[in-house]
Amino acid sequence: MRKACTIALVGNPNSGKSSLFNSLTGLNQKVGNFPGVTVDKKTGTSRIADNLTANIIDLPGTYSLYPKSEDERVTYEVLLNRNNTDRPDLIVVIADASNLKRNLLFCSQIMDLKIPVVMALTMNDIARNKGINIDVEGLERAMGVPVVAINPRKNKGIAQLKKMIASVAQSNVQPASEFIDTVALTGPWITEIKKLCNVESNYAALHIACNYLELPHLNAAQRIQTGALLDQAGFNKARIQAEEIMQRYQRIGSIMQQCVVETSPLQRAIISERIDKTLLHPVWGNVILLTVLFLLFQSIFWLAEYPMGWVEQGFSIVADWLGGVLPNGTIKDLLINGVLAGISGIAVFIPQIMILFGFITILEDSGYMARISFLTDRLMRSAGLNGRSVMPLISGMACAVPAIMAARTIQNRKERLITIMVTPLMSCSARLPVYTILIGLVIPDKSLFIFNLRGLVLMGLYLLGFFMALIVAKVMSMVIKVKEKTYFLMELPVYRAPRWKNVGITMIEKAKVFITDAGKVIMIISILLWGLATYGPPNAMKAVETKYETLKQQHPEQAKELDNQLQTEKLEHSFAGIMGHAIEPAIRPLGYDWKIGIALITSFAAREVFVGTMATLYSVGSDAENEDTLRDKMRGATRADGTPVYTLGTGISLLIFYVFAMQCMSTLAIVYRETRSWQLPAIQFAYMFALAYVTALLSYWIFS
Ligand SMILES: Nc1nc2c(ncn2[C@@H]2O[C@H](COP(=O)(O)OP(=O)(O)OP(=O)(O)O)[C@@H](O)[C@H]2O)c(=O)[nH]1
Ligand SMILES: [Mg+2]
Repeated sequence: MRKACTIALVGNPNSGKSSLFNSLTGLNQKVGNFPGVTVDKKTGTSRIADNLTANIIDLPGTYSLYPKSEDERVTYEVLLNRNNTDRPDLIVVIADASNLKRNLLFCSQIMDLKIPVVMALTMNDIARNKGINIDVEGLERAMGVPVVAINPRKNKGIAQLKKMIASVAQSNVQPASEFIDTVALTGPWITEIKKLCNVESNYAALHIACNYLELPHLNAAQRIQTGALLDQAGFNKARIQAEEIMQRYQRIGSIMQQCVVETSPLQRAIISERIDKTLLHPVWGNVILLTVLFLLFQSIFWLAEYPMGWVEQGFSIVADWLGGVLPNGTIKDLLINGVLAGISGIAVFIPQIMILFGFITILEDSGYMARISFLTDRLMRSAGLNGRSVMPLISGMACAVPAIMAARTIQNRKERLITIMVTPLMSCSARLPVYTILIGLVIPDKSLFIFNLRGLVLMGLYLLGFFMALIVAKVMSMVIKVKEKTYFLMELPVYRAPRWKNVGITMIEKAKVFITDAGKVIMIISILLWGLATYGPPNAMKAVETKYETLKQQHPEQAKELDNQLQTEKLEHSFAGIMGHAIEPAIRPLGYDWKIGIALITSFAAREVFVGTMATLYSVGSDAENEDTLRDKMRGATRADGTPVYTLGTGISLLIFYVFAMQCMSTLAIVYRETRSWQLPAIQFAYMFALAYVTALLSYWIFS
């Protein structure tokens, strides 16, 4: 065997594949306590033995080798498409010991593909608590493949597993015999398909018989001949698949009898069920759910308050220091008012983003996220979705891109498309900075009973996005006519203590991604914007300067004030000012001025740019020694007639606009990739923009 081989990790959802992948590769692939965390394949390398390095592929979980959803199809492709670049030389089947019977079904299907297999038993601790004792050696003999008990969560048994993998890889042994007799199941014609399509096993040939029209590695001749052979044999796909599963379960049943002893479960095993009695209670369950969400939003304000202050102070110290050491001139202006202003405007929000992601990770890791799906299934159903849509919607609070990919686990195509279409209405972390700064400007810092009013408004915005998602979904489900039966099936995982290290890593990782991704865009846009806001058509700029020079000569006592006015007027006549004024007629009805107009344009690509833009615009427009924070500057902003820009009406109208508008290139790109259609992202962009405009208009009327 080659020195570098490819090893695929496969198994039922939530069985610990990604945890094992992380143990083997040292990477940080996302792990969570609900089925369907991994929806795409991910590769890493691992040193299995001194002379063996392997490419490890983590795959989405599947219940059986007959795929029902997009994520299962990814795994099916890797295992059955001969031309797939990731086709494994060896498969590690991860089997959940606490659900052995169902896990063995999938394992037995994999064995029959005639690729070398090692079986890794996870969740042995949970099985023991449930009173399940497994005779590992007996299981190994009965199944005819090597079996190793591991705990990837605690990094136990990994060395032994590696040893086993190395020995199987070196000897390249395949499972000794077929788990069920495929020829007896189908008839001798299956061997002809095997030869015709050049696959290793009769069982792979059966999969070709079932899916020959879709499998991309077959050529036209192979397809036609396969079709002819199947016609001749009178092949009935549904009957043979049912028969296959039955035969497998029959043999698995007797293996279970030989190798598994069930005693009475320990007290601990029933804990999950007890907790669920309360958490899934029709009344209390929902009360608790609302409380959890409520605490989340309050804590985003409470907990982040001090760290946000530190970040603000840190940046103002840096700006002061730079202001002192740099010589006056264009470079200094660019650095302080362009780059630094843009970056500090956004860096302030890192504590809030970290808290949000920390919370979501705890929900996922503990197993509560799956309960949220269960609790909201009825609500989802009334909107034409199903419980499975909740996971994408809730992950949408972090970021719509992975959330839209998570919709792959939804089997029903119509429900999946609608989920994709409405997920960006959920308020993502990029909106958080915009919300926070505007709420800080127009909502008073008061308490309502014991609750922070700003926290309540923030929660209101998130709820607004969520309910609008449901309404839009309902409308779409009435428009799109597809008759396909839908049901909600989801295994509820056992509760687990969140791994705090995982929570910490996720928070730091997300902060890093936020700084680098948003930072890059904001840096470029800030520099560009600084240029556009500093320079303008030479004649116009010159005219402004001459005007103020004469004014200053006439009224020398008002020099300082005139200087400020000069800055403002220059900004208005700059290129950025011209752009802002150009779109002003369209946005004036919403209560926005031209500076907000510029921010709307720049934040089209990514919402968080709004804050950076504001920071740059208000820095350029003021004199350089001004040390106020962005919020103070915005609070002091006035219109031509002297009234403040950020009134309640304007603030609310802007907030609502940001709740609904689709201002994210990455989301549009991922929708295109997931649906392979340009129309859908276009429709999505249009309907969200229309919604944003109309609702912002209405709220401006109402609140001013
Ligand atoms: N108690 C216990 N928990 C485990 C064990 N292995 C993994 N876990 C936990 O099981 C949960 C699921 O782990 P993942 O690695 O995300 O599972 P997966 O198979 O990749 O799941 P999908 O990607 O959804 O198919 C996580 O909460 C892990 O911490 C184990 O041996 N014992
Ligand atoms: Mg996974």
